[in-house]
Amino acid sequence: MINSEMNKLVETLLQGDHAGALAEAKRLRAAGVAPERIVTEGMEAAMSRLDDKCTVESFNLLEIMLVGRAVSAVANELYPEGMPPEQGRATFVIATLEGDVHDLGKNITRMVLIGKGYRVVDLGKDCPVENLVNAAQREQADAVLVSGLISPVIAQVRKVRPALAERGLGGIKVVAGGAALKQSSAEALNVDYVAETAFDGARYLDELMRRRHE
Ligand code: B12
Repeated sequence: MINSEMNKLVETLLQGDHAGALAEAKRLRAAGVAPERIVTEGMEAAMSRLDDKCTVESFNLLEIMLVGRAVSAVANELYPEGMPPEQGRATFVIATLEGDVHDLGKNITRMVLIGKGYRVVDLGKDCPVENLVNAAQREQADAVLVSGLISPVIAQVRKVRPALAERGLGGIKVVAGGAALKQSSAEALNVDYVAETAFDGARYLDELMRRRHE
């Protein structure tokens, strides 16, 4: 029953029907389905079916934007923003780096972390490494998070750790995620951890913060 309900969510998302997708997501929540499953089996599944529409040969911007809007609406429903961060929780700075305009995965990650009570400073997409490092310093970040969906952005990701070290911030952990980055190792990307999903990243950060406070 849940599977066919999840299919309905995937279909409404793929139709860019954001009111329909919202209604399906609310129905799934009411039936007790965890937000984590709705993201991975619903939202991510819908977006991966868009793969072939995002190639240079057949690029349908309007269609993809409509689906993106529906995905964002469901993400906002699952992880409403504005929840006050718990006292004493860590601060993370997150961005999609310069040259990459994909931000849906970054936004989901931000919302998952806010939902856990962390403070998240979001620098948006197409963000120069220098801005990211400035923000890490200004906000006294406990970790820096980068999202990357296109392969050319890997060169930017590799610059983050040296740029932090230059400011004496070499101790700050760098976590990467997103379709283009999760195909590489932490070593190849010059980061501390490569997350498979937003939830995997959140678990890594939970563990990191837990150890720091021991
Ligand atoms: C939607 C989309 C777009 C939208 C983006 C809208 C938006 N606001 O983000 C638009 C239409 C703008 C777009 C544009 C382009 N796109 Co596009 N796009 C996609 C598509 C279909 C889905 C991406 C997506 O949002 N996935 C859903 C999210 C939720 O998944 P996710 O990002 O992986 O995030 C999850 C986890 O990875 C994790 N996560 C993500 N980031 C982070 C960060 C951290 C720290 C952590 C812990 C976790 C984490 O959290 C999420 C939940 O678990 C993909 C295909 C695909 N299957 O990935 C192509 C894809 C990424 N695009 C691609 C391309 C080529 C382009 C264009 C160059 C196309 C063109 N001809 O111009 C342009 C890029 C322009 C640029 N300079 O960036 C290629 C990239 C190939 C490559 N490896 O380089 C892909 C793979 C399509 C393909 N098969 O060719 N695209």
